[in-house]
Amino acid sequence: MPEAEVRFTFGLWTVGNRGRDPFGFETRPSLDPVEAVHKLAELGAYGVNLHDDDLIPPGSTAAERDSIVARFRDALEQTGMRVPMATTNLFSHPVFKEGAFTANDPKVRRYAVAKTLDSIDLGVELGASVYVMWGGREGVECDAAKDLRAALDRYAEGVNLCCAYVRDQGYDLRFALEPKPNEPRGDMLLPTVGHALAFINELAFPEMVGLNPEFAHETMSGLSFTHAVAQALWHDKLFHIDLNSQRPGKYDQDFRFGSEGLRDAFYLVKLLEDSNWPGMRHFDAHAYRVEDHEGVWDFARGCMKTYLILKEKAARFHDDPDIGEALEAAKVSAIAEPTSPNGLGSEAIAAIRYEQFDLESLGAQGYGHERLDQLVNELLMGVR
Ligand code: GLT
Ligand code: MN
Ligand code: MN
Repeated sequence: MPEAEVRFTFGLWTVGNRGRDPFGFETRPSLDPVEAVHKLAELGAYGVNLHDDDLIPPGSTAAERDSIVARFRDALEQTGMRVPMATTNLFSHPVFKEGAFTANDPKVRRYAVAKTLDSIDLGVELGASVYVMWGGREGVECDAAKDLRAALDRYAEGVNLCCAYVRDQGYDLRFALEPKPNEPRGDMLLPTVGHALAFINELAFPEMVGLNPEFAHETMSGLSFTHAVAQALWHDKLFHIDLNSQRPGKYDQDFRFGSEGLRDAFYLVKLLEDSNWPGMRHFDAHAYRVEDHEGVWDFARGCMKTYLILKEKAARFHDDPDIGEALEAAKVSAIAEPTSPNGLGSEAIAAIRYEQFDLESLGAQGYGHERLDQLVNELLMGVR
């Protein structure tokens, strides 16, 4: 049973994933969201997150919506489960095939905004305080068909409209943009954490918008997820996180956390724990297509267990005397020392220029990374 202080969440669409892929049909029957809530509570999760359509089938009447929500809320109350994050499905319906907030057709864009506002109401009704925006269809294959700079104007406008609505309603809700380089579009807008961070600065309410980086998506770009998360933290923009795993150079795998890139997963957990990041540890992953329902719960248990084991490893990292010695040899703590102890003034800058540097000895020093790296591997392999 996971420790109470680590708050694990799963999307309804993750444990509810039916194993469909571009080449094959569903391999698992659909999962009732109420059953997902009960089962995840039993496994020790803190909550579930959802798209509007995960809970309320598109085309439901207002009365149907209300009764579905009431039944779902009962399950939350019975189990003590929360809904910390909500999001909108702006990618499945054919209306969004050319984009949602960045579709060329203004009517489609306005429908995307209207659907998002309804979904924001639902999320807030269920207690969500973070709203994820993954622009699944915001992109293009035929570059001739999209004015990319105008598309970014429209993207910002869509986010601004949602922020303005949340302010008008007085909701306590922040937005988290989720970057992805490609899939399902040939190329997608806001492809990486860096692009999204820069985009936020151009918005009308930048303080309301942060990031929901995903392990698989940054890895698809060949970038280090841990570095991306560290920079999001540095900007105070890590509003949410999508944990899963991914091999570089492949389709968006969304595998069980830690199933690939275990060492990268370790450095990520260490970063989140060392920084005391207060957010939810959310899994945006799904079971292998070969699994049945039982395998889905093995998958969910595995995500949480791996996180907790890596958290424990991060604590051992700090306690291990050999690692401590190696960190000292690598001068790890010296990075906290300012380069210019006397600030940015002209005297401080002059002092740097007149300092004597013994290049011979500075260039000759070793940093012991081979030893340190091996020690971390030994820690992860369970021999220390
Ligand atoms: C979809 C996508 C994920 C996003 C979800 C939020 S939905 O499964 O692959 O990366 O986080 O819209
Ligand atoms: Mn995701
Ligand atoms: Mn993904």
